Amino acid sequence: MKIDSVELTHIAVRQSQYPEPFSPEFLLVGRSNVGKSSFINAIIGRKNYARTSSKPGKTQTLNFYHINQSFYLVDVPGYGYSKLSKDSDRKIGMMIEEYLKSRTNLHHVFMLIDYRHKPTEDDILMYDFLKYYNIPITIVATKYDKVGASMRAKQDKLIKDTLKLTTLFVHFSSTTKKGREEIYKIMGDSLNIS
Ligand SMILES: Nc1nc2c(ncn2[C@@H]2O[C@H](COP(=O)(O)OP(=O)(O)OP(=O)(O)O)[C@@H](O)[C@H]2O)c(=O)[nH]1
Ligand SMILES: [Mg+2]
Repeated sequence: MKIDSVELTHIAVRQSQYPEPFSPEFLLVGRSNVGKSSFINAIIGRKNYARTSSKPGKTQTLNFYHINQSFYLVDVPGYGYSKLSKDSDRKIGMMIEEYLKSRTNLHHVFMLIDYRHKPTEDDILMYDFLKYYNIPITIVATKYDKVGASMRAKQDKLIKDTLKLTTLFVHFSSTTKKGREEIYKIMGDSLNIS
């Protein structure tokens, strides 16, 4: 897959603000600070087009990135950021749920988890929640560059066991771009293009 153009076209907090549902969409979900916005930048090959921050809670809206004028990557706020009130976490949950419930053109979900840590209770809840909607899901383990070679087998098992994964997951690093080709392949297959 080649990325020829990118445009942030819609910023939404409710359904009436989404684009018309005519282009396929890929949704990014995951804990705050896991690297969703960085993942988008790595995929589109731009440095800070999707705004990132070392402080959790950077993305607060659903951001629709139109790629090659043919499909969307949708960045969302992260969950499980303890400094935000429970109320705010609930609002984010409802925003994501409203999207999942209504989005007929959603093709695939990339659920990002941090390769360095055991998936949290929130990760497990989110994964179970997504499975309920029967949408194809790929688990992407971010910050791969931060885990030394001697720790990888242990982290692989921890992630697989905690989420009870039956499928493979993608090792990803926005820093080194590891895993990017695998993501392009998954997107291309989903869109039926190469
Ligand atoms: N080393 C390394 N750092 C990363 C990677 N991905 C993201 N980061 C860093 O992690 C921090 C958070 O990244 P973001 O992309 O803003 O995370 P996010 O999931 O969009 O966060 P919210 O918008 O708050 O939900 C930033 O400081 C990034 O530079 C990675 O693959 N490797
Ligand atoms: Mg973000």
